[in-house]
Amino acid sequence: MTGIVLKSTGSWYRIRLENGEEVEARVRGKLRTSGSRNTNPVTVGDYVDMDLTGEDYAITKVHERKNYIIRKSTKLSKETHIIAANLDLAVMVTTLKSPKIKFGFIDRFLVTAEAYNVPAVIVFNKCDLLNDEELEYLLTLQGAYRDIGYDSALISVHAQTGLEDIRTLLEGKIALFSGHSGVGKSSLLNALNPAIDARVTDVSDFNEKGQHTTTFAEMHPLDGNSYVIDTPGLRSFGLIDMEPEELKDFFPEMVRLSEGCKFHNCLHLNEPGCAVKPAYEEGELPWFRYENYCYFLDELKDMKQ
Ligand SMILES: Nc1nc2c(ncn2[C@@H]2O[C@H](COP(=O)(O)OP(=O)(O)OP(=O)(O)O)[C@@H](O)[C@H]2O)c(=O)[nH]1
Ligand SMILES: [Mg+2]
Ligand SMILES: [Zn+2]
Repeated sequence: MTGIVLKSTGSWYRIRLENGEEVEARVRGKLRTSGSRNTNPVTVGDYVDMDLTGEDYAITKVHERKNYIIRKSTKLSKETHIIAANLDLAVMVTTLKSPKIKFGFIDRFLVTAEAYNVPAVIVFNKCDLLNDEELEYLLTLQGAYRDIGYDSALISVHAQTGLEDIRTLLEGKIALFSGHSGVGKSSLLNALNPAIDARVTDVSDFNEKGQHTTTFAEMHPLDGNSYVIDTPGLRSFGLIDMEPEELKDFFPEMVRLSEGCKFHNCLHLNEPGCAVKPAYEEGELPWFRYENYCYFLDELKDMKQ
């Protein structure tokens, strides 16, 4: 019997069977110890095989993952925790105001999604709080990201605007909602499907670090063929472990231009014959992407020291 993991608490899992029925299952001890350095052998989004003994479902096998995203375990830094697997889409939910999100966060997220090979989109929520000038700014930003190849949507859960765009983006997919605490991930889920009834915390109760109302990654069926995984708000989004030389590969607009660089391993800093840096200098590509690239690159180099 096969199903998809909707929720994991560490000791049991909620599984949706192919017929739509939901059951609880445990893991056989054998599976738990199978070699990897991940703290969790089964994760949300996994397809699993199960045995049924009496009324007890036991997970016997995890199918190979198409992709997965990980986070370093908080306590054991060498170990990693898989947040979710088999994603079709990573959705960055962010806001310009309330909370104000550091701008570089979007690109950090996009780099990570590229590294995991998961298509990413950006959702700007709480547009009801913005004045014309701020909306204009977001439209410019949206255009810049569209040119690179990232879809985005300007929405307001409270004003119920832009929600149809989100439905279109999510249609037929398993999508991960990510973003800071308080940006409205759970609110958006509830707006898309009130039956989900995810817990929402009033933003006025948020402290600086955020409330973290959602504490477990959990997958919610939106309709027959779309799923959304709600995750706890991320306080920061560390770049995943990669070699500094790899970073450039996760900026699609740089990859396209780098065909014109003299050296195939050009880092687009000050190498002779670089085709990327001049393009930024001449304003042919968004400056903030290049600056974030340089900033992230320094960060990765520091990490390696
Ligand atoms: N003004 C405004 N407030 C919103 C909007 N969407 C959500 N909120 C409010 O933002 C606050 C936080 O919403 P949540 O849905 O709990 O945020 P979250 O991203 O799930 O937060 P965590 O679970 O902590 O990661 C609540 O007070 C919501 O009512 C919106 O479109 N406009
Ligand atoms: Mg939430
Ligand atoms: Zn170059």
